[in-house]
Amino acid sequence: MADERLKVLSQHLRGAATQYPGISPCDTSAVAVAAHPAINYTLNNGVLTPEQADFYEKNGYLVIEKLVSPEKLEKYRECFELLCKGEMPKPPTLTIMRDVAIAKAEFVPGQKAVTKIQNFQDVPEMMHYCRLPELLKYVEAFTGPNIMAMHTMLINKPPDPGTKSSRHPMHQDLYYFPFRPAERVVCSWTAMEKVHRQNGCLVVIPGSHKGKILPHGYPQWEGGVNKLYHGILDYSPDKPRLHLEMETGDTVFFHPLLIHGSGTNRTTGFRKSISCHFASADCYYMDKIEDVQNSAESELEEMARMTLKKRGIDPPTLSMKDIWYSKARLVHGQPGTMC
Ligand SMILES: O=C(O)CCC(=O)C(=O)O
Repeated sequence: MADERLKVLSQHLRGAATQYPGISPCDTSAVAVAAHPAINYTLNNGVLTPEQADFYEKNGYLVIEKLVSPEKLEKYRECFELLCKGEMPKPPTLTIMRDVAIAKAEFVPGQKAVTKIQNFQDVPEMMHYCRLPELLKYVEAFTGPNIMAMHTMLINKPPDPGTKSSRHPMHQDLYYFPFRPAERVVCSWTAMEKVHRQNGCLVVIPGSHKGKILPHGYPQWEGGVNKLYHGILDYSPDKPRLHLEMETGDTVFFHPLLIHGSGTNRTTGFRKSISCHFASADCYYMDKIEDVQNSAESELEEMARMTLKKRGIDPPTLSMKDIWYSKARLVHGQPGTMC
């Protein structure tokens, strides 16, 4: 069973109004994850064509064109704007992140300084994205049928104020995650408008998903770095990189070890995308994270502690597992070890 402390903490982190009907914490000892004799990055369940599966196995990402309709993306955009303007109730679990260089200069409340909203698991209008059948159909090729939404974001890369702070340094998402196996975790990232080099599209290093977690930290950028934008230390820009230019609704699925980031937004408009990290409900939380993840844990802990303090709660300890357990939501299939 999930221990009592974890359940209580999780309830605090989740907030009062956040339980979904029919989804309750379940027995964490019940399901074991099958060991993978050889690493297979995709599941042979008939979703991907052999060419798509081969491409992902080799490169660690896969783009599916026009997967999400512009009408649905428009609804997420409207919801994002209402949240930014404070015209929609903001659940206590939602985090609004602001650009380090623009935040102080913004006088009018709105989206101008907002780089992203994180953890929208308690905003049903946005969680709609994580439950889209057309999206989950592909997610299932990586996670299997029992699917948890682990981490949700709407990224709003603002026009760069001249500091290059709109860049996102090259990193690996697994650095932040205390659950495994990595092969049963996948990110979906959907372009909410045309993304190209000028507005700071995603940049990936094909094949880098076959590596391990590399040491991360804040890059020494003159114009400042946004909160939690850790990058790979000693990153060598000589590695062959690929700019993923995409049309509205195009969606890239990528492995959590894939090295990726995004460039400066040199346009006058915002570059929006919506994304979710999914994991199999049959993944497991690690008892101990890898040493290389310690810097992520301390910063995530600090942020979660601040959220809890606002609610008058001061837990003696808070681990990566506590934090991620509280954010996880089942979006398809049966509950498993992750609930
Ligand atoms: O959308 C972007 O600019 C990059 C987002 C990203 O890589 C992340 O948040 O981990």
